[in-house]
Amino acid sequence: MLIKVINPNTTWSMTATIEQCARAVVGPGTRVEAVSPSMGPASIESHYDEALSVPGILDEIAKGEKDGVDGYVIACFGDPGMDAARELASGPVVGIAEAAMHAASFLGRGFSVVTTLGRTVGRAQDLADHYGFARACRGIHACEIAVLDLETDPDALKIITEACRTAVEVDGSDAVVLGCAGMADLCRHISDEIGVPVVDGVSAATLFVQSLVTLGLRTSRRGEFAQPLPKTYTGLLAGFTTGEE
Ligand code: 5HY
Repeated sequence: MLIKVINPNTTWSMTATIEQCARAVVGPGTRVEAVSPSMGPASIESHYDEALSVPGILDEIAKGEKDGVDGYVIACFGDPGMDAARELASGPVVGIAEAAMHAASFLGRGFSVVTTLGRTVGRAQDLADHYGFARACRGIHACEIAVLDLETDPDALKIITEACRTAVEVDGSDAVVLGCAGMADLCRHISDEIGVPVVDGVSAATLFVQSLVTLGLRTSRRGEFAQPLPKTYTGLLAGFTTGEE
């Protein structure tokens, strides 16, 4: 099977890290290709960034449908464009926030989330509520490191590790979810340091997609996630016109 992992931001060095983490966990019969869209924000840290990342995501899904992709991961903790992507894709689409929260819920009574900037905490809380984890998600904490600084700040690992340790103590939680795809390669080190399970959404989402495809399961076409209606789009979005009107 072929799983396409879409990093919605356009920073290819981060896409390479994401691809490495996804490839590390799949089985021998699964190929993983990670991409950044040709258009979009360098990183996603606001509602504005997130909104402008969605056309690029949908463009990559459309390409994947032509290439016979079996399932998709949206590798951004805001799970941007998830519902639209599920309408467009024939195979399952899993976001890293939804996947990580589900995985963490199997590991104890409550989990904490440690994300990047404080301004994204509300979005993470909305997602936890939306996915049914209002009770299990004990707290959401920002380490105040910008997404792209994760790659360059020499103190990033130490800062994130201490934020995870504090989160577990303050929240009384049993596990931690890393709230950024750019943290994917840190989870094992942090878990060893703080002594609780630390979940990376990239690997969790990739394995959920692999499992769904193996089970022959895909997004239901009945009702809300039916294919998009034939529609004309104009201007910069002209290429997104669907079906014959
Ligand atoms: C992410 N932004 O996973 C999110 C993290 C965040 O560019 N990739 C990004 O801060 O919401």
